[in-house]
Order: sequence, then structure tokens, then C-alpha cells
Amino acid sequence: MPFTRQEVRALYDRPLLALIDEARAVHKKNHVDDEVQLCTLLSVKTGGCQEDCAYCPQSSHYETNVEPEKILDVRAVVAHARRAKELGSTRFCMGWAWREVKDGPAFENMLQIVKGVKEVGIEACVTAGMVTEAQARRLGEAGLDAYNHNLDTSRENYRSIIKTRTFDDRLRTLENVRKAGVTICSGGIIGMGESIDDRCEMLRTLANLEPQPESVPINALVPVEGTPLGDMPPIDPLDLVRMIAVARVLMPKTRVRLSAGRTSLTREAQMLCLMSGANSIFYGEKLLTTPNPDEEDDLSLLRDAGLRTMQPAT
Ligand code: SAM
Ligand code: DTB
Ligand code: SF4
Repeated sequence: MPFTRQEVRALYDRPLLALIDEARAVHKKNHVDDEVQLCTLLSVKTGGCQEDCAYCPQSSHYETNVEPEKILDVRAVVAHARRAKELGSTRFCMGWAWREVKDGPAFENMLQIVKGVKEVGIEACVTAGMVTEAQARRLGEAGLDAYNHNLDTSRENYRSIIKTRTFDDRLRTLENVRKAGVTICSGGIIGMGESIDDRCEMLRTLANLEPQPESVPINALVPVEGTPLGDMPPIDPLDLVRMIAVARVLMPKTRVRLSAGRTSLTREAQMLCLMSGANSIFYGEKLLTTPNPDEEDDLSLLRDAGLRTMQPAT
């Protein structure tokens, strides 16, 4: 039975400690509860994007400090993947600032990159905008493990954040990825001025997908100067804890990733997120274009929390 609006909202509104208890119980039942996945991000194609996502420094609609750059070549990307593996990441996530994947040389290059990264022996994830089923199938054949395509916010709030595509466009790509047999990574952002209902509705849409996404990144907005959301106030870290806990309860088997925005969180806030069902983080000094915590700080946080990093599948 799909989750109803009321059910999800009731869960979100539970007393925080009761919600965390439930999330923790669900987490323990479905996961190795002291294990955290490390994922490294790399921007393969940076900036100059046609879409107008209000949060994004890479959109060509806004003046930000991100300048469009040349697409990285296969060798450079593979070298980054090798380094990510050496540093202990088990997933390598690559971004292309595109509205959609177009057939042609750039897509063929993406396929070569995926093949090269897979030879390194690390999970490969791509995020590059909309894809057709045929394209997703070719990515799968090249060895791609996951495709990231975030819903970002609720259907109701979508148009206040992005005008150049629709929520249904987003769902269509997720369907194409699923049909092609590539796993789905899809989540969203809090801190963009959305209501609590918007947050709940976004999680409800994700949780009602059949099957549910294998991985759900929860991002806190990184406000970037020049974007329409550049002046947004920081979120209350406990709201992030709540989002993660609700995601964990609604999607017991999913990997929930504590994603962008960690540089503004204390160690304690991050630990609460990890306690409430998050079992994955982006690891390494940079997200796509904005900073992420230093590796040593993350390793000491995990160590102090008594958590282990996930080991590569043998
Ligand atoms: N162009 C592709 C797309 O939008 O699907 C892939 C790259 S895009 C940068 C990937 C995701 O990064 C977005 O869906 C959004 O959730 C997240 N993101 C981008 N800018 C962000 C910011 N300033 N703060 C938090 N998350 C952000
Ligand atoms: C996701 O949900 N967050 C990552 C990844 N998936 C691609 C990207 C965060 C980007 C934050 C802004 C930047 O660094 O440009
Ligand atoms: Fe940024 Fe992706 Fe939106 Fe392009 S489609 S503006 S890269 S979030």
C-alpha cells in the first residue's frame, strides 16, 4: 500500500527522540549498523548548464564564481577514480552539468569513462540530467551501477525552484533508469524555503516508487552567491536529522546519504544524522563545485563515533 500524505506527515511530526528510536530500530534490522559508505564526487563537465535550478551554481542563468570548464578526458577521470579508491571510497559519483544526455560523441565519451572507472574496481554512478531508456541501457552495459537524478523538492514546490523542466520529466527519467536495470539514486534538498509538507511529499514520492530507490541523498542547501537562493538562511540541523530519520523509516533498505551541506554542521549534528539512519557520506574535499569537510576530519568523526567504513565487495 502506498504511503499517504497524512501518514508521512504524522511520522515527521513525531517527538524527535521517538522518531530517532524508530529510525534506529529500522536501521539496525536492515543494515550493518556501524558501517558507512564513502562516496567520492567528481565534476566531469562543470558549469554552463541550460537549466535554471535556483540552487545551482552551475546554471548558465546566474552569475556565480563557477566558470564553464572543458569536459575532463577519460584518463583524468580514471586517475581520480583510482585515487578515490585508494582513499577508501567504494563509490565514485560523476557529474555532468547537462539538462539531458544527447546521443553523439559526448555520450560515447561518457560510456568510455564509465568503462574506465569500472576497470578501477569501484562502484560507478553518473548524474547528467535526463536520459532515455536506450541511453540508460547503454550506460548499464558499460557497467554503470547507479544513476543519480534528484527530485529535489515536492511536486507542488517544483516550479518555484526550477522552471525549465517539470517534476514529471524527473519521474520519467527515473522510470527509464529503472527499466534499463541500473539502480536509482534520487533524493533532494532542504533549506530552499520549502514547507514541511513539501519535505514530506518529496520523501513520500520517493518511498512510493516501486521498487524504492537503492540510494537517497539528503542535501542541505549550500547557498551560493549569485544564485536566487544565495541568501537563504541555514537550516536547523535537527530538521536534517528529522528528514533522515523519516527517510530511513519509509525506506528501510535504502542507503540514505548525508550529502551536501556538511561543512556547516557540527560533528554532533552529523553524528545525530548517522544515528538516525544515514549510512553514506560524500568523502573528499570537494562536492561538485563547493567544499566538503576534510578527509581527516571525517575519518576522525567516524572513528570517534565507533563507525567503520564500508569495504569494497570482493
Ligand atoms: N545536471 C544534473 C541534474 O541536475 O540532474 C546533475 C548534476 S546536479 C548538480 C545534481 C544535484 O546536486 C542536484 O539535483 C541537486 O540536488 C544537488 N545540488 C546542486 N546544487 C546544490 C546546492 N547548492 N546545494 C545542495 N545541493 C545541490
Ligand atoms: C547529490 O544529491 N548531491 C551531490 C550529488 N548528488 C551529485 C551534489 C551536491 C552538489 C552541491 C553543490 C556543488 O558542489 O556544486
Ligand atoms: Fe545544476 Fe543539474 Fe540544474 Fe544543471 S540541471 S542547473 S547542473 S542542478
